[in-house]
Amino acid sequence: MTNAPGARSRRASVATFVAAALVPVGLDAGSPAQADTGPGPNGRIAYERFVEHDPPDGFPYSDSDIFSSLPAGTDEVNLTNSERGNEIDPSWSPDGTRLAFASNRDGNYEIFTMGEDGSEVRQVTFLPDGGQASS
Ligand SMILES: [Ca+2]
Repeated sequence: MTNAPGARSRRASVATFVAAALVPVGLDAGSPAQADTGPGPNGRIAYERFVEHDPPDGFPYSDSDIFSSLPAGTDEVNLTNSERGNEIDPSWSPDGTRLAFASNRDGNYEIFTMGEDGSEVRQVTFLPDGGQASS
């Protein structure tokens, strides 16, 4: 990682751009979502919700994952299915092929993108622990 002048402001600019895309729209009454976005061009909505985990060798806990489903709530798919990390605030790309979301899977919240099926996860921001997106 570079410490060149402007690197932090470029990261902040990317985070600001992606964060602006994370504003949820179109809350659907009756949806299983706690917060959702969509439907995107692919006709699916995306949302976060808590998932209960009860590992056989540990204590039960819950965290949030990103799901997608048809607008009626059918055909639900857990796109992130990550343990010990919250995935929140999904937002479709304009062409509906990718989702941006925030996750603290590595300790602090960062911005990620993934394919509409949860594949090809890419980390967009790399903030220091406790870092802020604003300058
Ligand atoms: Ca999770």
